[in-house]
Amino acid sequence: NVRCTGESIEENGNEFYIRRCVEIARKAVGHTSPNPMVGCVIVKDGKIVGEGFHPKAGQPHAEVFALRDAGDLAANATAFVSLEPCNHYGRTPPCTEALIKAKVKKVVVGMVDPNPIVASTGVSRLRDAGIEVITGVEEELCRKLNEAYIHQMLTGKPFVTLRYSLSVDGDLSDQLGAEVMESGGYYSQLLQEYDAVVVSSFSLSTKYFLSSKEPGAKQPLQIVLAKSSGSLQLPTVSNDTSSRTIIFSNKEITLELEASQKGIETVVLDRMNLAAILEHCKRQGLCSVMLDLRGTTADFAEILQEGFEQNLFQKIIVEVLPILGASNKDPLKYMQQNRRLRNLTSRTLGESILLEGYF
Ligand code: AOF
Ligand code: ZN
Repeated sequence: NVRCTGESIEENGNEFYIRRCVEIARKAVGHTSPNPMVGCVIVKDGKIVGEGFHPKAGQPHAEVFALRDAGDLAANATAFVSLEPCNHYGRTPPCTEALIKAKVKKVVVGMVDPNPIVASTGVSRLRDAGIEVITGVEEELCRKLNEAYIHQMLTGKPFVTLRYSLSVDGDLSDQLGAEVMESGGYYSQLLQEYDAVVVSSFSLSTKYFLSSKEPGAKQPLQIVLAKSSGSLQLPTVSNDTSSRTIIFSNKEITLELEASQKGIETVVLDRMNLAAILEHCKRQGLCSVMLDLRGTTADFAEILQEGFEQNLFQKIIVEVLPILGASNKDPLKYMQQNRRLRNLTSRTLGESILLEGYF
């Protein structure tokens, strides 16, 4: 059980152990929603004597697993937790009581819990019990870990990321970079982080879903926008029930019957709009949504306008591809289409991204 690090907490620094909490919390990426990802380590004489993370909503919290792992060694030890220990009876009992009962001497907290039911009462309960508590260690890292959870807690709305790929000449592209789309790679991992992904046609994302055979794989809900029926080829639903799909369409296209025959849920809106899609996600308890501009991007035009006008996006992820001439757009319209560049490198300078590549 005892894993060696430095000689003492002072030597390693509180930050070291909170970073470890974040690292183990991420083992449950994609699985904890609507709960946050949380990691906990129990440290005695500089050594980690117990570790745990929250695996899934409904299951015990990180602190419970870490205390179990530490056993009797938890007495007089320091507990590090990436999120303030809860102090309420939810699906599970309060972690504050578990820490008090285990007789830990000190608790180091990455960030306080934005959940109004917790909101610093975890910290005060521990202090009232005579336990020393420090908060705000590696706070930025802890906040980034749960950016979607925090946003959802504070606003009651899903966290929305807008993602797209650009050619070097600045046009939207359907493509993903070779390394980005490697099986199980960056794009698969990105999909894993979101509760839902919005795309404009089928198979754009499903083929990148981590295979459900891979340990820890989770498929986001796939939301397909069907504004123009031409772009939509209904797939036969696989018997892999873990990849769910919903089609959002507007009144003009009638694919409901065909879709329902294939077992795909459809929602028909008077007018295609992002607010309605997000409301649907919210009602289903989905906390994070990625809008991926691939496929028939014209289908996204209104949604994008609405998203920007109403501030519905929280995050943007842009990939610049090593490709020149993805479109006919002026002033580069005479450029050879879809020309692949070599050795494209990028670096940031301040907040600008500088690209260099070769014909
Ligand atoms: C912790 N440690 O590992 C997590 C916490 O329904 P429950 O019992 O799972 O409670 C969910 C709430 O508990 C969640 O909204 C958040 O405020 C907190 N999550 N707290 O001490 C954990 N996952
Ligand atoms: Zn808890």
